[in-house]
Amino acid sequence: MKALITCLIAGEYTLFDRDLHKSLIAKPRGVFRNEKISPKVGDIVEYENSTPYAIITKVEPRKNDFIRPAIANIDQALIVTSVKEPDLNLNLLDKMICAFEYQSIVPLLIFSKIDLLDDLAQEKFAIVAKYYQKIGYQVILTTTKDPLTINKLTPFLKNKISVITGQSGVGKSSMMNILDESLQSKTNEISKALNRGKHTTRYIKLYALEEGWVADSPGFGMVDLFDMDKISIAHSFVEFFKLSNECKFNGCLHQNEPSCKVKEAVMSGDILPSRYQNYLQFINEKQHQRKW
Ligand SMILES: Nc1nc2c(ncn2[C@@H]2O[C@H](COP(=O)(O)OP(=O)(O)OP(=O)(O)O)[C@@H](O)[C@H]2O)c(=O)[nH]1
Ligand SMILES: [Mg+2]
Ligand SMILES: [Zn+2]
Repeated sequence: MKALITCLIAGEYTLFDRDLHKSLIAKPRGVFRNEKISPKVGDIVEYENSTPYAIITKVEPRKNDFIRPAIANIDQALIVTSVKEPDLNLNLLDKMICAFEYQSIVPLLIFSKIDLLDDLAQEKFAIVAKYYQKIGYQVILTTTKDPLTINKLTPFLKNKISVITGQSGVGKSSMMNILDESLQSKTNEISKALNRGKHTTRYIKLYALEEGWVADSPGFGMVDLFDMDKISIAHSFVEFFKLSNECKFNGCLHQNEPSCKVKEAVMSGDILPSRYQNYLQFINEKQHQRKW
């Protein structure tokens, strides 16, 4: 029988069997430990019924695989960036976009807490939001003060495994709770079970929404661009990549190369300055990164 792993807490897996439409608790077959396969949330697995636990016997090949947080087979990432409290962090946003693009996951960008912007700040922020739209990303502005702004997400979640990610405190859990009111109590129950005082989300779990699965994950905030080489970083900045075939040099990294279209676009204001600065920073970090 096949099922989706929806949760892993303290070595116990929760599986959801779509055919039987029910959840069950399982443990992996002992031999997995030797083979270095550890089933993770998002995996499709084969299992056998048994007591007290069902036994996971096989893990299907993954279409993508993340280590921090440990989740597989993501269809979609929702990157949440607050416009304030914590301050708008475009560096982290660009880093996360880069990491997802590298895994061929086109992220959807959510800017949260827009109620906290005054008029002047709103004007400045509008330039940023428009820019990310211009380069092709779906951009959604939300505030918990107006649940309709959050319910705009529902159609995007249909029939997909999505992960909501972003820095601590940007409002991910608040958003999930609005998307499905019944989640609120569930989230609290688990926090109690884990005996955590704080509200901060520390485990990874797929929640069933009306017609899809969503994981609320703190982890992607810590992304490094570990296994990416410089050219992969360059390709993950989608608007740079589009221009790069007009750069004079093949494999141009848009640093000091002559006749670079990306640098020209930065000069003319077609590229958002923070995008280029963040790009250069990521590339430079690579230059100094020790080879493992
Ligand atoms: N003003 C305002 N506050 C918000 C909004 N969304 C969330 N908050 C507040 O921001 C704080 C953090 O929200 P959470 O939903 O816990 O943030 P989180 O992203 O889940 O944080 P972690 O679980 O630590 O990763 C809470 O005090 C929320 O009430 C919003 O749209 N506007
Ligand atoms: Mg949370
Ligand atoms: Zn170039």
